[in-house]
Amino acid sequence: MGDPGVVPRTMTSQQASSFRIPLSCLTRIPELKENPFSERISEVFTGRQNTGQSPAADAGGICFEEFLEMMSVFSEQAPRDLKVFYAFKIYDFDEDGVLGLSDLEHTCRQLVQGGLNADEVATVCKKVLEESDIDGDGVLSYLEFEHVVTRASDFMATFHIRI
Ligand SMILES: [Ca+2]
Ligand SMILES: [Ca+2]
Repeated sequence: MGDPGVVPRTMTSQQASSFRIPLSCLTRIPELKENPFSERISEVFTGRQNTGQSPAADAGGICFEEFLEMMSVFSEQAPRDLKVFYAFKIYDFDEDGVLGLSDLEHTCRQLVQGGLNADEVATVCKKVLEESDIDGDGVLSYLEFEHVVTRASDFMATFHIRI
């Protein structure tokens, strides 16, 4: 007991519901390891961003329920709407409920992994924003984002995880 990362052989239902999988285990899942958003994904699914990043919550890992939710979002059978909903949360790095230029640039940098320089990233993101910002308020709302991803071929691939 007390050995981090080892699931006890027997657990009461209460122990099972409070059991937390260390975040380090998540990054060992091959599909997640290769996903450029793996860190951000674990943040979103553990709800850590809502707790003000307290060190205790940070060390707490992900509970089994959150883990199942995460895996169901990434499963092949997950409805597209669910994937889009979580993608929006994941891409909304500053968590203000809309995707601004800085969120898009952050997302773009993760996706291209150094394949574009800063100027190119900025240009691409401005273009995406220009084309997709239907109401012209300078940010993408959830509906505008939904519109973008229905046209983006990479999107479903990013959110497609086999377990
Ligand atoms: Ca935002
Ligand atoms: Ca808008």
